[in-house]
Amino acid sequence: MSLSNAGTAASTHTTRTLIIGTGFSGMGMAIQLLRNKQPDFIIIDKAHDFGGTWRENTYPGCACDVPSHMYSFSFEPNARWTKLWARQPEIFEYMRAVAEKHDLKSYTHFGRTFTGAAWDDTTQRWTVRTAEGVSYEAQYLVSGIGGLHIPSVPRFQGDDTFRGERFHSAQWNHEIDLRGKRVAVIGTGASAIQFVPEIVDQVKELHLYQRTPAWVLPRTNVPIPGVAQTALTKVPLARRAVRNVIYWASESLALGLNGNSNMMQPIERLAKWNIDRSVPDPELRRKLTPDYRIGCKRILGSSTYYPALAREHSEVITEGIREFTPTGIIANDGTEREVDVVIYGTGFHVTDGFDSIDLTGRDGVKLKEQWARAGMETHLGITIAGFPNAFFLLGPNTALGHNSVVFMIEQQIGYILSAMKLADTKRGVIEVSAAAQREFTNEIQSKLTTGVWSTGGCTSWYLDSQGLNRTIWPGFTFQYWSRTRRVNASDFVFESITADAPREAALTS
Ligand code: N01
Repeated sequence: MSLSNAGTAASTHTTRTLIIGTGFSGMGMAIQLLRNKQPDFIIIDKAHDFGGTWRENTYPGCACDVPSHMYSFSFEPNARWTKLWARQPEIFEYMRAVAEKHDLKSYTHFGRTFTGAAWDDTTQRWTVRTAEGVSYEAQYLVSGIGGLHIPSVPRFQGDDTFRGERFHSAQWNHEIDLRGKRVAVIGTGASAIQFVPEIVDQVKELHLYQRTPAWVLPRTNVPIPGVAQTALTKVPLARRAVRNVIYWASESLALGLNGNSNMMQPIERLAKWNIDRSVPDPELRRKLTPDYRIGCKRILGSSTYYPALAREHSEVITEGIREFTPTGIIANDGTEREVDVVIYGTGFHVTDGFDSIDLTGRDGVKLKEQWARAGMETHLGITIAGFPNAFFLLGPNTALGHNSVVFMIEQQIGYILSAMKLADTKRGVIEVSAAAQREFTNEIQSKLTTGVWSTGGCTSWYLDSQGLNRTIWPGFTFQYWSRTRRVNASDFVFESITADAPREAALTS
């Protein structure tokens, strides 16, 4: 069903598949539904354009840290990437162009903020609610929400008394002119290392509050010359070869991340060299050198980050933040620095990202409570026992530290389509069995114990409050491809579709 009317407050729409989000996940799902001749779907998104995280993050220097020929849909290749690691405006434009090509706008209700969904055992449908009062009834629910969309802004004593400007990197305030300002940056993750070199020339003083240094490999973002772009346009085989080279080069890193720590040593030496060559001051070099194994946190790439910190007007503060004052920040050693602007490069709510979503499955069970009790357990990161006909793109333990998540999303979409087909064949509601979910969780958690994320001597946002890694897929992505190529019917229970049927009816394996 193609719907261009997003409805008015208090109206209800009915559809076969309701997709949440218009990032790579939601868009990819929608396009594949169209290709599989299942146009009865609606996408909802809180914003008014496509792009997900690539629409939201507009900070200076925002770019993909996976080469763009790999960080894009395999079925929508772009021979015209102008840089190896494209910047945000180019990725955003790519996504908008793909959406337009497939006329996704006709299927999308913008300005609809997902607040929760509940499974109704009687109607065997999901009821989806939005903040705007519009609701949806759907046979299938597909979450394309992603893991990095709720900015994490840590609270510090006195921060609300600060009279200057404060904003998070994912909510960059472009109204504020940083020229000549004293700027504090909190955090040294993937976002900060991209925007710090961009702003350093503008600001009067840069105070970088670092809790843990990151490992940063040298990286020069080479432009792809027009002639090469034309060649890639004319020779699709060459384009595929480029993608394959990037894929396999990235995959080789998984060997080291998953336990072969000897393999990480040369990479660590390269990152160390990146510091040494850019930072003459030994004290600053010491501050910037991590004491954990590379790969334990996300490996970053920049040849401009360290030189930015070595500048006269830059300072790296490692004492931690004690409190804010109306005019600045006091570090734990008592030193007060007056600043005009504070920028939080402090990341996102990841393992607690679902806490704000009210998802209710069978028998009124809330996902948040189920996960608080048993941990973020899923099957393949895609399905959850007790939540029939619901699918999660980039769910727990399917993010990567070494390759493109768009690859993972595409495998998940194929799997979801097969699962829907299987449910249709059986004329049933599909739900992963608790046993299959347990087995998968045990396997994943056991593999993760030998990975560098657990053994490398750091803490990271990959870990939940119990210290368990609920974020990363441990292994090669082709192993995930192999696991998701087919849907194993014995992993699921099927309930016959009978209007108003009690849920006990006809449970089959
Ligand atoms: O966030 P982060 P990010 N006091 O969580 C520090 C993706 N991404 O926005 O390490 C002081 O990595 C925290 O310190 P510590 C990518 O997946 C992709 O930079 O916890 N400091 C850390 O230094 C990435 O991994 C691209 O000790 C505090 C920083 O804030 C993810 O987004 C580009 C603090 C947060 O780093 C997140 O990256 C950009 C506190 N209370 C981002 N709390 C691509 O190119 C946190 N910190 C695809």
